[in-house]
Amino acid sequence: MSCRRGALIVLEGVDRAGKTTQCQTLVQALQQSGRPAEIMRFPDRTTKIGQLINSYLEKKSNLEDHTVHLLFSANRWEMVPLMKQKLEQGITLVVDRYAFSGVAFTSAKPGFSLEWCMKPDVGLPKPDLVMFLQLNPSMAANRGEFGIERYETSDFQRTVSQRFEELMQDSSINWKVIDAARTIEEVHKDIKLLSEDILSLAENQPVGEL
Ligand code: T5A
Ligand code: NA
Repeated sequence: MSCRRGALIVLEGVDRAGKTTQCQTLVQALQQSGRPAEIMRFPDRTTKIGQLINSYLEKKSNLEDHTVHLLFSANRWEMVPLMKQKLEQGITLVVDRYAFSGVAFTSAKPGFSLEWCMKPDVGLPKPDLVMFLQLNPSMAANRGEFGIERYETSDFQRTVSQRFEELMQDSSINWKVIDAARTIEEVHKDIKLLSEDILSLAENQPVGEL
């Protein structure tokens, strides 16, 4: 077994930017080139906490706004032992949304500061690379109507975009902005190159903390 750790790679972006599509394509590409890689997604709706979140997102239940923010964060924390174990085993994790979604979505609600929203995630494993899939609202609209889940309105999504822009000012995070308005293949090519570059850098340094 290799003693080189895997990389922690996160994909973020507005709704319908293609995060899930690109996470799956990237994992396949890495595996095909002989690098162990697995997908992870947040929220992970399969755990007990994830089921509370799922019911909230599907509007089957209501939760107080601070409470649901802390549940989203707890849903990441509960996966940390597994994440660390996989990274140490040399498995690269390709993560569909992470703490940045958590902060961008809650801070888009009235009365929530970025600062407060970031606190529960302090200490989580720090991604080696965060790729932000950028797509303007009219392009996103071409990819189908909004669904019925909570947060799926264009006004709310516009505020979420602004919050992501603010988060991308943080130079302690390795942000890369990807133009997601191109074909799936074109977007994938960029994501694959950036990911391959980070693999060898990551294996020579310990996993950081948010
Ligand atoms: N949330 C999440 C919080 O409030 N706090 C948190 O801490 C976290 C982690 C769940 C919700 O929870 C919120 C954010 C969300 O509101 P989710 O389950 O990840 O989030 O959301 P989904 O609805 O599954 O995903 P998205 O709507 O964001 O879509 P994706 O993953 O960005 O896009 P994808 O890949 O599913 O593609 C969408 C469509 O576009 C097509 C695809 O085929 C698909 O039909 N497409 C393209 N079409 C043309 N050109 C391309 N390049 C395309 N790429 C994809
Ligand atoms: Na998705």
